[in-house]
Amino acid sequence: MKFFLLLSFIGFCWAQYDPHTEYGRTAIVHLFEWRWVDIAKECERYLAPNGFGGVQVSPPNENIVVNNPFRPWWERYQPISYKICSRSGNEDEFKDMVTRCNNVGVRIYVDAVINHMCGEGAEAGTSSTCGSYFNPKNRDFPAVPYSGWDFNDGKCKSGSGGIESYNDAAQVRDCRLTGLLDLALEKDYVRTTLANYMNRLIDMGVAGFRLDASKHMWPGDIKAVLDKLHNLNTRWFSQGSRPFIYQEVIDLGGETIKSSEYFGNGRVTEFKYGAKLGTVIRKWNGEKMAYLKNWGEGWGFMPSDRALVFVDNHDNQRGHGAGGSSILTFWDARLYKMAVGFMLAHPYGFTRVMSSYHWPRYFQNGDDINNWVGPPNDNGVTKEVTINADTTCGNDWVCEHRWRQIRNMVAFRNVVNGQPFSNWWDNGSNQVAFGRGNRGFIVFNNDDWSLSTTLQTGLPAGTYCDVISGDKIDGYCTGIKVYVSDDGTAQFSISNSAEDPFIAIHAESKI
Ligand code: AAO
Repeated sequence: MKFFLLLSFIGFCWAQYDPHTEYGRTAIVHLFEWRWVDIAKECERYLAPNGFGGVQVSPPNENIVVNNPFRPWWERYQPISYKICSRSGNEDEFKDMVTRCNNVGVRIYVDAVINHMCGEGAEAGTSSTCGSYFNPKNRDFPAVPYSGWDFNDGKCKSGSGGIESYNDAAQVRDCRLTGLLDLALEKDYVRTTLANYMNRLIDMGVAGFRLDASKHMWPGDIKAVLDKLHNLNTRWFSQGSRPFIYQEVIDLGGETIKSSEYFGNGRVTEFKYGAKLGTVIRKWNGEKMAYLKNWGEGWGFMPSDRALVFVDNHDNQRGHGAGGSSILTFWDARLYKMAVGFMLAHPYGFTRVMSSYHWPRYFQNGDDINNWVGPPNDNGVTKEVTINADTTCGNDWVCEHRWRQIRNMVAFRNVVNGQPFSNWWDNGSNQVAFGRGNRGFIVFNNDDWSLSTTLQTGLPAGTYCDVISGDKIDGYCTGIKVYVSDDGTAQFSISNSAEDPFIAIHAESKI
């Protein structure tokens, strides 16, 4: 029995489900479209000191350059080769980032686009981020190299060669996703080529991968690629560590392909999480926060130890992908902070925080016609992430991860790591509270009236600093103070018009 437990422990710690974050670091951040030089600095100056576990970076490989519309963010999801050469920087800059982030205990996870190459309709030429030649019509990508043999054209059974029905699993896997040339992952040459690319990154010190468009690859083909991957670099990781894997599969229910088909390969993105949480916090469809009492598997989500969760991602924050209009983003800052706060306080899943840039959002007939707009740039050259005196970001970078409420909830999650979900309370409506053992407690008021009540926090007696309204600095609290009595109870008052109608306290915010 003991031996078995030991084995399963090792199995977890070294396996593809483990993010390999430093001990006690429990959340990662997607620094969408950031340059490598800025990420390296951010690891050192902000992420490590604030307890962030890692960074999901945008695809680092060479991609097509799209000029119409001008340099959309989504051009990076159209690979041309596996040279490390993109708007975020070159290979030296990438390596320097990985080294510097790892040296301060912050991991790098690469967004790996391995399902496809560029769109079939693109013109042949050298309009690519490193100037490599390609000819989509002939399926010719000499910089890899790939040729006609390496694509699924023969295998796809739809009339158009594209995915026509999401209820035909073979089509979803073998046909083109929005025209993107579909790689034949059943071929050993393709599998080896992809694994070589990923192994170069692993050898540089990358800790794992987001596998883009995993729904569009057969689970067995993904496994064949993963089986070829190296163990992580022992300069930073223990011997035998397997790369962390999280697969992008959009499963909101109702389609033939299920998230569970991918559990054997690694974790899977739980898209129901953000869609449902947005609906609850917006109070749509009669939803209320009181219903969050059994949040997690109780809501029909995948097992917690397989889930990668997030409130919004780079697609659904701008109407791409799935989730719909309920998704909360920085554009709805007040509700968004509550949603991210709830996610980070709740034990379910492995959490990813989104960090975005502003774009000129403009709705026409319900669609944001500017949802293609790329990162802040000068003539296509991505702008630096500058830091303002108040620690927020300049140059149109939103940096949600630097918002006090979000940054402090990342710390909360670290402090309560491993503690059970406890002391749930609700008023039957949108006032709820819960704790994490004797390490942390959080209270929300999303009703249209004030909250004023005494609650069991589970915390030791003392004065605690609310990390939502302020910070504990040199033993002094700049925000609301909460007094926990000897019996663990405390009085909470939250106005429905508070700037942030929630309060969070934890073992390390005690003063
Ligand atoms: C661009 C252009 C295209 C052009 C193409 C080729 O926009 O017009 O044809 O180039 O030239 C991103 C952009 C794309 C862009 C692409 C390449 O989002 O617009 O195309 O780069 O530059 C599906 C996939 C999912 C994918 C998502 C966007 O399953 O994997 O579409 N996400 C990833 C990335 C994403 C990237 C790619 C993949 C491609 O995160 O950034 O695309 O590398 C249903 C399905 C989902 C499906 C959605 C959207 O969702 O379930 O699997 O996602 O449809 O097509 C309800 C349902 C829900 C349904 C939803 C939407 O909510 O419950 O299941 O409605 O219908």
